Amino acid sequence: MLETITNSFKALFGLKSETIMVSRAVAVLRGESVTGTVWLTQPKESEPTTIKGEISGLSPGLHGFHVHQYGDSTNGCISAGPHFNPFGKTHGGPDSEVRHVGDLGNVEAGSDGVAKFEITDKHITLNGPNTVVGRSLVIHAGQDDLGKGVGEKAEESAKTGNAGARAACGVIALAAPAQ
Ligand SMILES: [Cu+2]
Ligand SMILES: [Zn+2]
Repeated sequence: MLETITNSFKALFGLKSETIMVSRAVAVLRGESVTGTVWLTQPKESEPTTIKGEISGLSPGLHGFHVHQYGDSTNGCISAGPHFNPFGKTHGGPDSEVRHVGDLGNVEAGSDGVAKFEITDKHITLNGPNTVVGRSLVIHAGQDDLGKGVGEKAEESAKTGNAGARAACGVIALAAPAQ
């Protein structure tokens, strides 16, 4: 109660609350043959988010990996909508100056079809108005060209990176704090 009042006063006077609302989230990815678990952690609101996971059932090689706009799977992974893009930018790679917030580039599966990865990203946040909690993580059948596609590939490259079909997806949800 007291904390609520304190935070209300802080909000009223434009002071930023130091209270972090979400520090840990998880997405369970499911597709026809692809499954995986991805943990997202953000120790402080001002710090980058770590995205650590393991996805199996993939073809060996690179696979586009993004946060998509909606946590909606009513029509499979298609209902997740486009890449999460709150600032109206064009598609890029994780290190591009211009990118969608959701652009995490590619993860690589080994000959066993398993991708194990740990990504640190400054654009993905679990807090504030542009939180990714409630949205979807999507792993694609093909490689993301990171917005560098040319010729007839250029138009789609600026939107999706030509990463192909959605192999699996899962909603980014609140996780219990780490033990
Ligand atoms: Cu995607
Ligand atoms: Zn994108």
